[in-house]
Formats: sequence, C-alpha cells, structure tokens
Amino acid sequence: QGYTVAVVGATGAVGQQMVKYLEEREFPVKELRPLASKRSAGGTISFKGQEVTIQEATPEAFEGVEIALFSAGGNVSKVLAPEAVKRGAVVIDNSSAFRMDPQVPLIVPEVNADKIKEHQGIIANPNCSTIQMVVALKPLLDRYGIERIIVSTYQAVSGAGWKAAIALEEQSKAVLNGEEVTPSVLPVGKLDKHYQIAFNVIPQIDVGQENGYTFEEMKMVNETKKILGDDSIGVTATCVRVPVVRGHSESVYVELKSEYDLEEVRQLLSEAPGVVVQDDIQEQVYPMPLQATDRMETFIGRLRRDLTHPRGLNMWVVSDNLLKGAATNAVQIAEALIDQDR
Ligand code: A2P
Ligand code: 11C
Repeated sequence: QGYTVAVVGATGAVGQQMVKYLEEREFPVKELRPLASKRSAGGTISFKGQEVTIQEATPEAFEGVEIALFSAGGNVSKVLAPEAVKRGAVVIDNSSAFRMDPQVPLIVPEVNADKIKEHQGIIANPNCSTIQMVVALKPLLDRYGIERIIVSTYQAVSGAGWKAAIALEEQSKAVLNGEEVTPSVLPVGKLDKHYQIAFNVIPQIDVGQENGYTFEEMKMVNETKKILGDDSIGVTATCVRVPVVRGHSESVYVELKSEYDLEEVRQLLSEAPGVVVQDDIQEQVYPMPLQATDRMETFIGRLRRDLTHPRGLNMWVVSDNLLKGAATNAVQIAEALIDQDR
C-alpha cells in the first residue's frame, strides 16, 4: 500500500528534511528511493527505522517512481524532471527551473491548492522567502485586496545549502580564535567573489540581474504574482543574507485596497491555516528564527499601522526555510495531490 517516492538530493539540506517529514507525516510511502550525485551513491539514509541505499540520480533511477520530490538544484531538475515524468512520475520540484513556466502550477497549498490539478507532470514548489510571505498575505488579499508590497528579507544561510551553514560555523569560530577567514561559499558559490557572513550581512542572494535586482528578489516579485493570481499587485523586494542558520525573517509592508481594522487583521491571521500570530510588543512577544526552527508554521508579529498611509500595514514574518519554505510545502503538495486522486 502506498506510493513509490523518490527524493532527489536526499543528502542535501532540504532533501534530508523531505525524508524526515515524509516519515513524520506518515505519508503513504511503499518504497522510498533516495537519489543524489554519484558521490553519495552506495551510502545509506535511515527511513522508518530502516537503512535505505542512496542511488545515483539517473534517468533509469525513476523507473516505477510515482512521486518525485526534487531538491538538487535547477540544473539537475532541468535534465532529470522530464525523465521522471516520461516514466510516469509526478514531479514536485523545489528548484527555480520551472516555476515561471505557464504550463507548471506554482503551489502553496494554503493559497492555491485548486491549481494542482492543472499540472502536466511537474508541479513547482516556490522559493522559501516567497512561500512564507504569501501564506501571510492570502487572508489579507481575500478580505481587503492588495495594492502593493514592499518586502525586506533577513535570510538564513541554510537557504544556500549545507555548505553555507558549515561556512557560517567555521567562520564564526575562526573570528573568535583570531584566525584568518577565507570565504568561499556566499553570496553565490558559482561566482568568483565571496564574502564573510559571520558577524556580517550580505545584500545579495542569488545572481545579479540587468535591472539591478538579484534573482532572489525577482523570484519574490514574479512568484508572488503568480501564486496570488494577480499580476497587478506591485511587489518590490530587497533580499539580505544574515548570520542565522535556519529561519528566514521578513519585514513586509503591504498596502491594502480597502480600509482595514488592525484587530480584525490580527483575528483573520490567527484563524488562517498554517499561521501562528505572536504579536505583543509590550510583552516582547514576536517571531524569531530560533523559535521557528523545526516548526512547520509561518509566524507573524509586529503588526502595526503605517503612520503615513491609511491602508498601509507593517508585519514581521518568520518561518523555517527548510520546512514550510521547502520540504514541508513540497510534502503538503504531494498530500494534496494524492487527496485529489482519491
Ligand atoms: P550529494 O550529497 O551527492 O552531492 P545542498 O542543498 O545541501 O547543497 O544539497 C544539494 C543536494 O543535491 C545534495 O543531495 C546533492 O547530492 C545533490 N546533488 C548535487 N549535484 C547532483 C547531481 N548532479 N545529481 C544528483 N544530485 C545532485
Ligand atoms: C536562499 N531562497 O535562501 C534561497 C534558497 O530558488 O529555490 C532557495 C532558492 C530557490 O538562498
């Protein structure tokens, strides 16, 4: 009973969480097939008390796979996702490779689960910083409409993979020991210039674009419009890497289309699926990444009226980038998918 599920990138920061989460949620897995690069093939990962052998991700490795969760980077997805689909799998892809493809639904189940059925083999999982923001915005969109969004992010290093998380730890130790730091991972591994993240912030996530924004910032702009299903919403983003291991934080300013009552906003958000409101500045209650780590919800606080615009609202949104930002959302898509098939 159950499904044959492949996890591509099973040894990675997100892939490991996918495997863990499939187990925790008791997703109906008949066979788990952990796939990674040749380097990891032959090693094992544990799943439901058993050691399962990691295989190299090749086209043939998808024979018999029904659901394939991909998180091994865009290049791997571009080559192997079509191969998995050819062999009958539905792919849930965590990379940016297919997100803006009009044929590919881009899904956050709390927001647009109804679009899952439009898939033609591939369903895209949005960028982590986009997911937590749209979870927070959806109840406001439905009640008031949204004119524009200005977001600034404070993103954890694990968003850039385990290598970046290890780099933060090693650099921090080196600084405290008075040793020299030689950065090699952030802001973008494949670019030539690298900067120290320990005791620093870096205003670049992903590669720079012609228009002066980074690719991460443009993902937030374009994905938000696609998921919320409204191209007229204005979105502008500044994405910043901070020395935090896990949990992205965001300062979100939203201008609503109609007048709002702050207490009603607090109420709407606290009733919204996947949301926990932590909002009492007098009692020093607000979300922080350390508290959000290992939790699957999106935490919202610092709710306050903008002092210069009658329909402006400020909020602070935090979520575990490896869970709701990636693995949890992907498994929730898989759950919604099999529910629709039933
Ligand atoms: P491997 O551990 O064998 O290198 P992270 O996001 O933490 O950097 O992890 C990236 C994930 O993508 C790892 O599981 C990694 O496997 C996997 N990966 C990298 N390159 C490939 C590839 N060419 N084919 C399949 N998986 C890959
Ligand atoms: C980061 N948001 O924090 C990125 C990671 O497009 O899926 C995810 C990149 C993506 O570095």
